[in-house]
Amino acid sequence: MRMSSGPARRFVLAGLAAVMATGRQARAAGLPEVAVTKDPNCGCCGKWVTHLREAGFTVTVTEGPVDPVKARLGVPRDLASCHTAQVGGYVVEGHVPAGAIKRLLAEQPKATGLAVPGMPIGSPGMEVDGIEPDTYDVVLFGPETRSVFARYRGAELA
Ligand SMILES: [Cu+2]
Repeated sequence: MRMSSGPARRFVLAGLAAVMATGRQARAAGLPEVAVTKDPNCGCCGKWVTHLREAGFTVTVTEGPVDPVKARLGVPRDLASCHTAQVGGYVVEGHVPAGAIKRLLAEQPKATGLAVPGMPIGSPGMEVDGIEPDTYDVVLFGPETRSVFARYRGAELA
């Protein structure tokens, strides 16, 4: 017991240091926090949160009904997906790749936010083993405007 406590403790401390370093990197990169609202039973939503964290974002998750949040934040019905997020004054609807969010934050276009309508197969959090990823648009939307911000195939730019 005594002999193993030393190395075990070092391992835990190394883990803590790694977590703290990751936090510092996220702040150094100037990434604002992402606030996600999702249904507690939504598995793909949780996988998308993991995708964002792996990309360096700090993410807070609120579990509850998503439709009132979409309505309040101005997500058009036909652009709706499963989860809804807010980051840096923008709305992010659905399985938007982290790279597109970073570009949004860097470019600061005049818009409500980004949406990936529906749930395309292969988008971050929607990977399905053995099924070819879809090609899909990341839509930049405002109250009266829409444009294709990026086109992806799976997790990669198409
Ligand atoms: Cu989903």
